[in-house]
Amino acid sequence: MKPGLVMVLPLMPRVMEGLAPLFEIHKLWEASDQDAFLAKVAPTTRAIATDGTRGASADLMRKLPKVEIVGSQGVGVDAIDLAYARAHKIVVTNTPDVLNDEVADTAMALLLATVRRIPQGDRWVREGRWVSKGHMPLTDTLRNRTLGMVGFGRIGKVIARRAAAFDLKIVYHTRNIQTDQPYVHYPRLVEMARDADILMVIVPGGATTRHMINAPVLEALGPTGYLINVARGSVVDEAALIKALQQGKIAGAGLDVFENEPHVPEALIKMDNVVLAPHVGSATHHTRNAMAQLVVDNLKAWREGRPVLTPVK
Ligand code: A2R
Repeated sequence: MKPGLVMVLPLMPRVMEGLAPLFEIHKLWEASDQDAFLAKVAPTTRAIATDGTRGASADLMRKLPKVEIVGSQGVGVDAIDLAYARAHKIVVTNTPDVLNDEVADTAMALLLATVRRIPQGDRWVREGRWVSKGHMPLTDTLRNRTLGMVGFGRIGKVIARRAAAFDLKIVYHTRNIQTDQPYVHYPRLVEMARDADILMVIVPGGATTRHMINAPVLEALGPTGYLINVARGSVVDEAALIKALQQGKIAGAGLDVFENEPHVPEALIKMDNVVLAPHVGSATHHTRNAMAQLVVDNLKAWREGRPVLTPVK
């Protein structure tokens, strides 16, 4: 008999097809009474499949006491209760690296769109202002600018590679200095914000990074500075960001992630110097398929008694 797997949300067809021969898939999102559903499948369920946004709470894992593995699609694991998983010897896998290039492309696209006001130009054309008002106003530039990387891990380094091709000066803030890197390290974020023209946020979500982009950091970034966030909404104090934008304390922001997705504060929607994206960092067919395949490969390895490919440590 195949072991049971609770799937938290509908994942890519590739996950469904890859897991169907290995597990009895129980679709949690289809259950009208989720508690009753979980109680019914708990005796045979040994795996959970989820994604970085929905994750797996301690409550969910507690209701499935025979679970031995959580396979998550996405690199961020802030929505998975890792402490609970560790304490109960539940293996957690994610999908790092296969999305680095895609998220880095999104980061650069958002950076360029924000500083060069690409969506605003699109609106200028569509709304007939080119005809009625003439050329749109000139924009800021990337020339002679310093990019402050907030986080310099797998994805951060790939963003920096792209940014270097744009001749941006790169500096970074992390907790640990990386001595093999040629870039200046700032142990204090607020000091990097003071020296940088653009902050690019690419740290994991969770308690240790919550609201690290706060009012003092934005104040230090200053009235000509830009904030780009492709990490997690929780990293930025959204209320402080809105205030800073309203008061002209920073020049603009490009945001792919928000504190309460999919709800974006009306204040941000109304601002012309903010470029918004609906959490699409890795959202291409190519990369989502690669991530889906890695979810399958991890769960398959576990099922066959082999070491999983990308465990979260
Ligand atoms: O602090 P370090 O030396 O561990 O460097 C990591 C940095 N980081 C932090 N920097 C400052 N303050 C913190 N509290 C803090 N926590 C972590 O973020 C490292 O340079 C970087 C994370 O790199 P990776 O673990 O390689 O993550 P990856 O694959 O680049 O993805 C980053 C995040 C994901 O967790 C998703 O939430 C998002 O991007 O898509």
